[in-house]
Amino acid sequence: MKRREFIKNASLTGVGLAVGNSLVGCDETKSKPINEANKTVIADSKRLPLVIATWHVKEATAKAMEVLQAGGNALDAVEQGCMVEEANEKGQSVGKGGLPDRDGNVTLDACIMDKHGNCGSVVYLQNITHAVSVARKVMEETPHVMLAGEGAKQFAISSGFEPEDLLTEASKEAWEKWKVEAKYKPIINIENHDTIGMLAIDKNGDISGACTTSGLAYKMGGRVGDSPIIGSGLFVDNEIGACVATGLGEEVVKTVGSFLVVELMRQGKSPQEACEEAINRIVTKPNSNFKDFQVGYIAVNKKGETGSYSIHQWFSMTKFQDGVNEQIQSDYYNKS
Ligand code: SD4
Repeated sequence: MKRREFIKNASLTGVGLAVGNSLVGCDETKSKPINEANKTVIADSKRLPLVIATWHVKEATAKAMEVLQAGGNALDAVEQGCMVEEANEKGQSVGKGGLPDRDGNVTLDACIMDKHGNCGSVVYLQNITHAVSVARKVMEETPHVMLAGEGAKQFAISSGFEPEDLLTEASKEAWEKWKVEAKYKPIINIENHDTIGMLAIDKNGDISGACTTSGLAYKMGGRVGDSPIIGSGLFVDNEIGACVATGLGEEVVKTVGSFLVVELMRQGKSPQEACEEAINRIVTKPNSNFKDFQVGYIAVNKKGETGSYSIHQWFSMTKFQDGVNEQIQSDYYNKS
């Protein structure tokens, strides 16, 4: 059943009525954005479309821009942009060729969110390269937001995705080397991630986002990170802006990072200020061991302004705007 049909049916059975009643009962002024200016100022349409992504992924942003220039919407752009990295076997943090968990299984997390606030996600998905596309199907073709594990895989196969072995020779070799010492704690390589989070604004000024990853290398079996968790790894509010995260997912989840960034923008902060504040929330926690891990955020607001910030050096954002596809080094917190 299509999502729209499900909602229609739900309202006939009374679910919609309950939602309607609760809306009637609420104080309308309280649900308005604190800073109305942020809501109403739209990006200079001459500078649209715009794409940003985590890390150095120019081929992915180029693909997304191609979709946007051809008149595609932001949702198509972020999906197709992310698919480039998923198919890239050299990228060992995403899709095919992703590094496995400690038992040798490649498990993928991904999500996607559109201009209406609809979202879909898959967690612990195995044997399907294009996790972001499965997430989109969850959003568009099921009444759910999130599917996990075997259920997600069966849904993907029944939707026409071909199952395949995602563990490449290179990733298998790296895993076998890791097994020699098999350190319990996954080591975060703070300089060379390629988990991809992407945000786009199309010619109409509408925003969408997506995120896809194989998660931490050599994680425990069953581990799920921030990337498929709406509000943590990704959040889009088409009236305000969007944010996507990368790095140690556990720390992002604990602060609901991407939702936090969007809410800070709603209160009037620029994307840069909002990313900095969200990183501050992590590093200023009592007993934070932030020296041992990386987190990075990128964000865009409705005006088309962008920002990025991380805990440590070497996080970067790829940005494609005004015909320029460039890698921009992020400012960072830990300068000691
Ligand atoms: C996770 N946030 O699974 C992901 C990993 C990541 O670049 O972003 N790596 O925790």
